[in-house]
Amino acid sequence: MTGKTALIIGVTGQDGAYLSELLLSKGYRVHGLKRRSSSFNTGRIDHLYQDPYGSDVKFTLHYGDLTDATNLCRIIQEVRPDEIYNLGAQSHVQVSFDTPEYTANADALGPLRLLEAMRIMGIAKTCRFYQASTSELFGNSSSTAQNETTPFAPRSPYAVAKLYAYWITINYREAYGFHASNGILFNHESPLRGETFVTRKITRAVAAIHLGLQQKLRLGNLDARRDWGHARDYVEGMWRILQQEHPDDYVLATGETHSVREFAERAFAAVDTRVEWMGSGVDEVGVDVRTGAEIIEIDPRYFRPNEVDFLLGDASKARERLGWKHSVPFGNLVTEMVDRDLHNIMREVGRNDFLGT
Ligand code: NDP
Ligand code: GDR
Repeated sequence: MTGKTALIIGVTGQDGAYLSELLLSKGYRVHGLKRRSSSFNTGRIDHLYQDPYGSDVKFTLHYGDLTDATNLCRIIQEVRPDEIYNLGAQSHVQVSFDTPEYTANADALGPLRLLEAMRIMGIAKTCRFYQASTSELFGNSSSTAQNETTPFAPRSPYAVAKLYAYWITINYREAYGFHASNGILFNHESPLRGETFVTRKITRAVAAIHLGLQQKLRLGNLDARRDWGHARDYVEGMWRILQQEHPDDYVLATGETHSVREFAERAFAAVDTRVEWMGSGVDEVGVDVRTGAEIIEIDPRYFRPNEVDFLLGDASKARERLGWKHSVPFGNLVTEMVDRDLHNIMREVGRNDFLGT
């Protein structure tokens, strides 16, 4: 058991929840930064909550925001972390086209504020820093597998903001000797994935359609390809990156690419529904072969001003230096997400025939 203290920015998100679990299991004290919200935003980490008045508290939350530098300084001063994981971000690519300035503030200047806070608080030499970088940095720059040497060509305000964050992390490493590293992570999903990302949107819809509670799933570009892994594997990689003697930048990916269309087909197959595609372009539909019902429809609202067409990661460096490799195959990821959404929706609507309870 380590006895170390970690500060997780973005603790209420998908990765924040899995990373908190991982670090607590390793004996860390975990502090997390959560935003003030008018409704509860701690659903993914409620099971980790500990009475702050209890003895030997291992999990503590602090209010804060990446757009508020003074508050980041105060939290860092209070917590004196050994490791900071910056997972906080406006992380939705399409939303970044609608909120580009805010996205830049949180995703680009946020990490800068954290690095400066570390410098001001005098922990630059004692605290390690992880920046959540992304495969979106590559854009459409390569039609073959992307690794740490592939050129960047960001195609959204989100990716441009993350490009700044990537380079400022390296800049503080080189200028001030920070132990600061980037994890360039390809898409990773789970039952805790936000409901507006395409995988979770699909698995929730598949569950709801299967249960007769929804008729159609409306999607944008079916032919975009992504390298999808399981978030639990990827937070293990984040931790390994910070345990290296020297800071560096690493791609984490599965090395397999699948289209949105294929994800949808697999998800429906998990509830024994076979989809046949008919028509083309915006008129294309996915039909349930057994019933003839149109269960998938194209909605141009979900097309992006710029699309990233093809992502496929080469994680050889992480495999060789970190001993990291993904463990959950694509098919298992899809079925785990569908199964959990069937349970979730049954609970939400108060039906227990599927749950068997
Ligand atoms: P989520 O969107 O699930 O979580 C993002 C977290 O950031 C949430 O806790 C959110 O809080 C918090 N946050 C948002 N804005 C701010 C802000 N202004 N100040 C402080 N916190 C903020 O993302 P993931 O967990 O999926 O991803 C984690 C990180 O990894 C993100 O930076 C993302 O961009 C990056 N990434 C993700 C990949 C993926 O496939 N999941 C791949 C590559 C990179 P709240 O809950 O209140 O919204
Ligand atoms: P992405 O994830 O943009 O790769 O960013 P998302 O799941 O939003 O989109 C993946 C692909 O699916 C296409 N798509 C749709 N997307 C959404 N959200 N909704 C739809 O209805 C839909 N239909 C088709 C998209 O056009 C896209 O090509 C995620 C985020 O987690 C980022 O924070 C992270 O950096 C990258 O992954 C790696």
